[in-house]
Amino acid sequence: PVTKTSMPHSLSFKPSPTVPLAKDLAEVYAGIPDVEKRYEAITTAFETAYGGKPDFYARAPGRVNLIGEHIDYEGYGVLPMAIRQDTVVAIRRAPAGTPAACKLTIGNVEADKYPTQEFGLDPKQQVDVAKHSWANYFVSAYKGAFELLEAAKPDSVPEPVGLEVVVHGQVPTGSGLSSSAAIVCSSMLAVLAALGEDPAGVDKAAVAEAACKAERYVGVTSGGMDQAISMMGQQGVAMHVEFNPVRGVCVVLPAGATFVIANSLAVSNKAETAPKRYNLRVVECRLAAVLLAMGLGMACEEAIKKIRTLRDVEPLIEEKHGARDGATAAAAVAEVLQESYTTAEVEEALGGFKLADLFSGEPGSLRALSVAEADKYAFPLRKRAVHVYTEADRVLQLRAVCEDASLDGSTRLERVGALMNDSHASCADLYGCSCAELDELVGIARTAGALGARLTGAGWGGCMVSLVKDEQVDAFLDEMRDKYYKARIDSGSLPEAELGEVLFATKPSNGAAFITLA
Ligand code: NG1
Ligand code: MG
Repeated sequence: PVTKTSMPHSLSFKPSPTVPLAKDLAEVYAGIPDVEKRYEAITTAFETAYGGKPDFYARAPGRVNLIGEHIDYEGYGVLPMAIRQDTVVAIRRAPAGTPAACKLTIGNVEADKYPTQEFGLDPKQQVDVAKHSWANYFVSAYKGAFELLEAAKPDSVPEPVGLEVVVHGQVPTGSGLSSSAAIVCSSMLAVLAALGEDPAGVDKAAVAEAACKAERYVGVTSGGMDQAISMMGQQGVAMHVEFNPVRGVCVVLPAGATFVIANSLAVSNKAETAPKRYNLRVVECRLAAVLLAMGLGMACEEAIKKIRTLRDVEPLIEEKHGARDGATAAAAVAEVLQESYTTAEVEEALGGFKLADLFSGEPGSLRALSVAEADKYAFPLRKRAVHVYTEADRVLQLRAVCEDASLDGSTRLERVGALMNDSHASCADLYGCSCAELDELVGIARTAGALGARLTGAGWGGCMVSLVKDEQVDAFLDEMRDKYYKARIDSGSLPEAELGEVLFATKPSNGAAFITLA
């Protein structure tokens, strides 16, 4: 077992490759109270709905990203950790010959908030993005499970079968803690087991890749961080997650301080407002990458064909400037890209090539473009690219600080805090993904003694993560409560009993697992 204190700071290591199959809830949920009761409640809800017990349970957690925001889809590594809050999916194959055998029935323990939905069995069915429903995430995972099996063993893909499902989620939605990855990963594991896959042999990284692709069916052209950490997270350690192919190295966090999560209570709903925000950023990075490559000497046609991400431009940066670190890349950007571009200006720079053609076949991006066009929006490509390159560097720096045995404890903590602060500034000023509430929260956290504080996840609302010395955590929580939440409690917008769900200290927790109850 991995404990924070027994680990020297120079050590990083890889997580095990397969999803653990836990018979004992305590193995997965070390130290978390009332887990048995929760699984009993899920089982009771299942029996009430379907008249029998589930065949399998799968669980996958949310995550908090410590550093590396909006760079996973540009191919750069990030540094998240899994949190204790998770989603559990209980599943069984519907009894043969019953009407349930011809459909997917997706229920939820919180049935009044998340009503039961039914879907057909076709693994190729479309997810109805226009009709946003909580159960769309299950359908995405269902499709993704078949895609994974088709790729892994094209000759023996199982026939679709009717499935009966009950979901229970604890990760707050729209908060940047990745409730979406928690439900997609747990659903995909549950479906794989129900289709006959041996849980003990399921490869974590393969599920993480498939879940990342699958989640795009709900309309967000996201990177792979959330699914990767939800699958591969490990108790006691954060993880440096890298992509293409997805892989992770566990990173021991500095001793003596704790990460505190605080929800701004501004809801960040990416699936519904994605075109204006998230998908638009993905589009902007692609445009910045293509124009930068051209500015560094690549022919237009070649750049359009070959350059997908800012990372793809690195070799050209190195060729011209002799290095490819964040500062060098940022300088190259400043030299080549103008501050912002209208659609017409980008198309002119691309020699008349139409943006709609550049993104044809990518519905999420096309919607983002049409919103930009309607708003007469100018793409601020220089800022976006500088954020990505410098943020990618901060991830490597934070990992290096954690692993540098020559640093004393308090220097290490100060450096981690400073990197988090720089990341927030870059997200707010260059990437435009903060909001007034998050900026206020970050300001309060710093006055309350945080070593560092930043938005986490996609932004535009949702949560902040701050690093606080262990001995100051209680006082810090009190001050956050007084300065941010008290007014909301007094006005009735935040029920006092829910304070613990929006403001809490957190430790790195385990990633996804199959659970077999005793
Ligand atoms: P959240 O905050 O969980 O919605 C999103 C993306 C990540 C990453 C971050 C920003 C999804 C599923 N996840 O996370 O891949 O790009 O934003 O760093 O959209
Ligand atoms: Mg999400």
